[in-house]
Amino acid sequence: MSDSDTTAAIPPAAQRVQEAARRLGLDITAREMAESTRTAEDAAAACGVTVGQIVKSLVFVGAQSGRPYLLLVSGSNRVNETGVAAHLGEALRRPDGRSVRDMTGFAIGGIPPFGHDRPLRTYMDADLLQYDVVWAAAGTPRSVFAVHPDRLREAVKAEVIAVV
Ligand code: 5CA
Repeated sequence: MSDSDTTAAIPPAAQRVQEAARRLGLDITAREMAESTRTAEDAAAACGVTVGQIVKSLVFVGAQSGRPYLLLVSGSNRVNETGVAAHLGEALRRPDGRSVRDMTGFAIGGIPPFGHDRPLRTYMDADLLQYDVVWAAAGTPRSVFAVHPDRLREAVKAEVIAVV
C-alpha cells in the first residue's frame, strides 16, 4: 500500500472506531482508502489481500429473543444460518439496513467489529484465525484497519465458531 492510499484526516466514524479500539487495548490504525471497501471483494482489492482475509461484520437478530448477534465472518465464507442458529439455540433473521444502523450506530458496508452504540454478543468465524493479518471495516465504506485475528478475538471477547 502506498502513502497515496491513505489520508491523515480520517472521518469521524473511523475516529470513533479507533478510539473504541484503544479502550479495548487494541492498537490499530484506521485507514481511509482511495477506493470503496464497501464489500469484502472491494476491500480485498483495495487492501491487496485475499477475500478470505476480509472480516465481514454481519448483524443477525434472534427470531425468538430479538437479541442482536454480531458474526465476524471471513470474506470468502457464506454463513450457514441453520447451523449457526442451532449453535445459538434460536432461529436467526437478517435485519434491514436501517435496523442495523440503529443497533450499531454505523451504516452497512462500514460496520466495524467493535465500537457499536450497544455491546453486541459476538461470534468469530474460525477460518479467520488461519491468517497472520485480517482487515475489517473501520466505520465507513472506505475505512479499514488491519489486525491479527487473535488480537481481534481477544479484544471483542468473541466465541469462535464454524459458520459454514
Ligand atoms: N466494508 C466491507 C468489508 S470490511 C463490509 O462491511 N463487508 S460486510 O460484508 O460486512 O458488509 C456488507 C454486508 O452487508 C453484505 O454481506 C450483506 O450481507 C449486508 N447487507 C448489504 N445490504 C444489506 C441490507 N440492505 N440489509 C441488510 N444487510 C445488508
